[in-house]
Amino acid sequence: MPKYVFTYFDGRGRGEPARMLFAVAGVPFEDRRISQEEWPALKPKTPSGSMPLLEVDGQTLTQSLVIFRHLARIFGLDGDNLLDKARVDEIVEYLVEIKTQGFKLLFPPKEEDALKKVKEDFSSTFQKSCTQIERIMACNKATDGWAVGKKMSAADVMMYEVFESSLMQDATLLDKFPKIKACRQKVQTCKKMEEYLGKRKQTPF
Ligand SMILES: N[C@@H](CCC(=O)N[C@@H](CS)C(=O)NCC(=O)O)C(=O)O
Repeated sequence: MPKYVFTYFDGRGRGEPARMLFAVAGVPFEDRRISQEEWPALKPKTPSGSMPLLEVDGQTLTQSLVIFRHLARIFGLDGDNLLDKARVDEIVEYLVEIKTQGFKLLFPPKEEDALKKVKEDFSSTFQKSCTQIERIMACNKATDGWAVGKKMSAADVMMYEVFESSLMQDATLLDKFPKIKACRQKVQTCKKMEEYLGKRKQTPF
């Protein structure tokens, strides 16, 4: 088995979806967490000057979504056929739209109007993307409640992760989106995920 080293800040952020893929695939990896103090010295030594980074047998990959998709392919969590692979990508795209807006809320602007706009943008993207995901899931037949196909895929893992921070603020946020909610529940109660969530280091974001 290749040696995987995953490097990111000591938080969930752009790194957590990849960590979760390792967890549900049951594949060991070195979870290298870099403190804010350590980062300035490491930054110039990295290919992109940013994290996350994935080293596979000494080769380094950058870009969180590239790493996520690469791992999904290696672990067979990227969909069972070409159409399902596209559908996994499709759901992940909608989820990433929400995650991207969510980042802006983590480091909110101080100015009142700018803050109001960031909150409105998050809320409208959240409503729109969740509605689209619900409709897409309703069209995807025979999925047993998974986002795509009849088993867990990277789309389900991203579905779980993307909403974690928002649900910590408001646990009712997904009440209008029953398919997303049920899918997240399936992910959460899968044995490997349960184990991972039980022992995972708690961080604010
Ligand atoms: N598009 C890149 C963005 C990477 C990125 O902005 N990473 C942030 C952490 S979430 C970072 O490394 N910030 C520290 C820095 O840029 O010095 C990705 O998705 O991996």
